[in-house]
Amino acid sequence: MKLTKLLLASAAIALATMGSAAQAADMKIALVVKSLGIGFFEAANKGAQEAAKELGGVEVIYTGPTSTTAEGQIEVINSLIAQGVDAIAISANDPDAVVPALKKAMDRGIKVISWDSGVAPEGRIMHLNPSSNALIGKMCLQLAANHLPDGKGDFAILSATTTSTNQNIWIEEMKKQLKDFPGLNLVTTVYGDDLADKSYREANGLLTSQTNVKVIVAPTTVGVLAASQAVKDAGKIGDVYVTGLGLPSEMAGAIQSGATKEFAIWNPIDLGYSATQIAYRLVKGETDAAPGSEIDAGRMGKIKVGDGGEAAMADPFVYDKSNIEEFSKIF
Ligand code: RAM
Repeated sequence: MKLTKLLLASAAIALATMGSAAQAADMKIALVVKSLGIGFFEAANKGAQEAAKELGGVEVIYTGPTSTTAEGQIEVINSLIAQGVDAIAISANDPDAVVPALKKAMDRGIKVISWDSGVAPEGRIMHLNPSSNALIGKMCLQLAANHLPDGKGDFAILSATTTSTNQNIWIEEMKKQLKDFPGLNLVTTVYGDDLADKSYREANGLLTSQTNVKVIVAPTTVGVLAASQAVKDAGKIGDVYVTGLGLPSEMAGAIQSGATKEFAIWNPIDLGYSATQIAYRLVKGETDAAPGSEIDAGRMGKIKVGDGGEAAMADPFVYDKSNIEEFSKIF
């Protein structure tokens, strides 16, 4: 009796394994990131893998170049076309440079969306913003003001690359909304290319050449971490603050050292999960993601596509010493 049960159980396991192996080939969704080795994208991949598991029969291919260039992404896209993936969900290093390669992908029937950092409309079906761009811009200014006495003083921006769609939009939003923060004065913007070492050097450059700057706002997880380290290493904690968009798991030390009092981010796991859900629905033909449509995104609910084929996921959240420990365990 026991033996029969055991045999039945192993047969069931074998069948299940075969089933999932056969299913794994059903749909391939490529999650193309700005660069490998960035914690934010690794967290997004967690969510993408979670969605794939939940949907079943989906393989998520997590890929990207080794540095944040459009050229590197074009090579990746071409190889994904050759592999015959079903969908590409990309966070772009440049809104325009990747368009011809992505158009080629779409001509071959591959469903292309952008997420996080957008692609120009002609190169994708839709774009998933993490949140409202205006809100992200406002939040960055609010965080800067919160680090200054009476919200007054000079600040500088440490961004990613000069062509990065998302950072450029957020910087534009910050500039537009500066009028609502009369105490803030933007001195300069520098670019660390989402490379830890370049971001560190650029932050250091600000510390030595712009001694009036009291806050560095980095709307990039790589930049905000590097700048916090630079401030600490320069012995300027309490004199210059860093804030912006960061990962709690990477920024716990910066909160502890006092290099930052608070920073923000949306949930990157949810973002990767949502992008994968959308790509899946497109491949299945359950949606065309046209403006006005609502896309089923599993546990994230329905995502509404607005003007220009753009959607927004959820509001960013602020992290400080009261909650950093809890969230640093998650992403
Ligand atoms: C970096 C990347 C990413 C951005 C976050 C905030 O990880 O530039 O595109 O959304 O920062």
